[in-house]
Amino acid sequence: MSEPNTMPMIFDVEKIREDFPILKREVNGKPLVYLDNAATSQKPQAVIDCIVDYYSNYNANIHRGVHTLSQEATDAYELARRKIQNHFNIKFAEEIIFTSGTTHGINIVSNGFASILKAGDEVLVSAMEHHSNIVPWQMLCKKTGATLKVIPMNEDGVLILSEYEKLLSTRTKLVFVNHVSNALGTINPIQQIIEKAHTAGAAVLIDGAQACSHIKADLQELDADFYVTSAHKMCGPTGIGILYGKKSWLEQLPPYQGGGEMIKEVTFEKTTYADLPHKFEAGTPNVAGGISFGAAIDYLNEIGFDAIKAYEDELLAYATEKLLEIDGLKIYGTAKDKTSVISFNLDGIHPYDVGTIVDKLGIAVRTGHHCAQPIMDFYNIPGTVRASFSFYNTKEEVDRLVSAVSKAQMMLS
Ligand code: C6P
Repeated sequence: MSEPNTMPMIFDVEKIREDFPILKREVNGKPLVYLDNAATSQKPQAVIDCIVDYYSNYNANIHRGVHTLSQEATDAYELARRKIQNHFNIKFAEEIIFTSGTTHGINIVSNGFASILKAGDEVLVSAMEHHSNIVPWQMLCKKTGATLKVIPMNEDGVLILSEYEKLLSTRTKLVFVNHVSNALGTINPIQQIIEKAHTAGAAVLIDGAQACSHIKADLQELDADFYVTSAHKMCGPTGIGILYGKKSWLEQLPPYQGGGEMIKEVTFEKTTYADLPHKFEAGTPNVAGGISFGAAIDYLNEIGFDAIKAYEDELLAYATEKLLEIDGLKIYGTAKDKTSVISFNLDGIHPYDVGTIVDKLGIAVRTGHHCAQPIMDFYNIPGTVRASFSFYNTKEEVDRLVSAVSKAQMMLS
């Protein structure tokens, strides 16, 4: 779907908030302020209705039955795949593998590379990855004897590209980097990272879990070999996501799981595998999840990613300025290019304590290491308080956060 670009955008956040039933609820007697969008986004009524409609009217297993319900469900599921194809500008629909989420997608690729990598090969990971984009590769290195090397970052939470270039060599077989850091909000220069990796002959996997709700990635333009993401970060349901892989790679990698639907023919002597994407989609999939992922993509595109980014940038600037007015508050992740995520700590106060007090005031933030322990080690801190904003948040909610954090500071000092 194309972005509206001729008229100035009127971003009616109050109207948008009406689409999200959960935003009407109270927590601890206070109106909910939901600022944990990086963990999972809230769901608009259109997505909730889509799930209810599927289970109420055409629930069936897909790709299997000739009966009407099965055909309706199959058509809706495959239509969702095409919506995802259009959204990410993917060349072939069969390059989209439905997964249970980002973690699953990364594991399909890391498992597949076990038959490709060998001792002496190197793989590069960035210093600001989520554990999902570290642990599967460590497991792969253990299996194959390949070496994992780390692309360092600076104090602002920005990758040091000159160091990245030094790490690249003919031994480098794979590079995996997130599009956006979940703990810092840094938007990584993935186009440059991909180009440099390709020049060295390495393939690249981009973890798009944190980017997908803020940025519309054009996968043909980026030329990534693999791109993974989760629907639940972009207003869709949990338990569904995609692995995009270039056809040439997906044809080369072995299947991840064996079972129904991923075969052409089975005998006790031998099995031949189905064509893409089914080779990687064993078993009954999350049908409702896939279909409603499509509904979430429709919903976001109706608002428009340009409008979403512009509004969220404004919220980020406002929240950054207001939070920094609190004495002793330090923000981690100060890249120029970042999404609406603010990780911070109050001097001498544990993030968990701040999170607990602001929750009593109806505000949901995440505290801890955010499944990115190496980042916390880099800053020598146990964790942070993370406020992550979405397009349905408001400046009034930012004000409530700032006042709650100030209150927590008074109570805990
Ligand atoms: N980050 C957060 O609070 P799954 O759980 O498979 O949908 O996504 C894993 C994942 C992978 N990469 C990045 C960059 C992520 O942010 C996440 C999920 C959540 O930051 C939950 S830990």
